[in-house]
Amino acid sequence: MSPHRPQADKLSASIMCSRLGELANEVCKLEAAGIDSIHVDVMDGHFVPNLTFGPDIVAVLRCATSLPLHVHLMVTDPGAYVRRFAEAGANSVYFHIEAERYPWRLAAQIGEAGMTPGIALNPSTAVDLIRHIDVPHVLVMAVEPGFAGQRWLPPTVHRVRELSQITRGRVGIGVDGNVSPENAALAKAAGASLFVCGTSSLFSGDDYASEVRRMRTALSFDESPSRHSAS
Ligand code: S6P
Ligand code: MG
Repeated sequence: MSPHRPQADKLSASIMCSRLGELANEVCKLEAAGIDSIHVDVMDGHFVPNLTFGPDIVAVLRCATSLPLHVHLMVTDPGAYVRRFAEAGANSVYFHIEAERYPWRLAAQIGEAGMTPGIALNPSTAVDLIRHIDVPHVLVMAVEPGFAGQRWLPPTVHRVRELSQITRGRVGIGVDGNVSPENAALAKAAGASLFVCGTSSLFSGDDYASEVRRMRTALSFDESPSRHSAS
């Protein structure tokens, strides 16, 4: 695995949770609020039972912000879309290991297209699966992919810790799904450094700057799992 790892905790805004009718304005507000990147959930109605965005929306976001754009591909054939997301201006692409037979090859293809590869893991996928794959980022799903507003699955903290032990600091670990300030603190204590913010944090109110502050305050403490419930 590569020695790359993000140094500081990063907050990524899940754009599907924003006001979609004002997309460009929303990213500007998120940027002003101090968000580190934009998380773009791409769903194809096959890998997950929902439909969202494609490369054209990423191109709209690219025109509106200089923040890194992270594409989370929840599609059955992730390799088919790499070139189009690169052309649209994405900075990194996460693909699901459950959807890809040749993860080494796809990670290389994403890198050759000028983007950073990452692997996403469904809640029931063994984290050990990525032990022998060289990617700089892994996204641990804390909910079944497909929808915002779901409940945090309790094994998530253990899974993040296990992944952290397996990769020993060589991989940036992100969490996605019901990442409330409390759950973010639990995940951070287990080894996560990237937090996808949706309806459970950033988009729970209108004041994005204050939600960002709330997340950063929660993350400035290394909470032990016994001090919080994981709801
Ligand atoms: C779920 C997707 C996520 C959601 C995020 C929403 O399939 O990958 O990125 O957008 O979970 O956040 P919340 O706080 O509503 O769960
Ligand atoms: Mg996502």
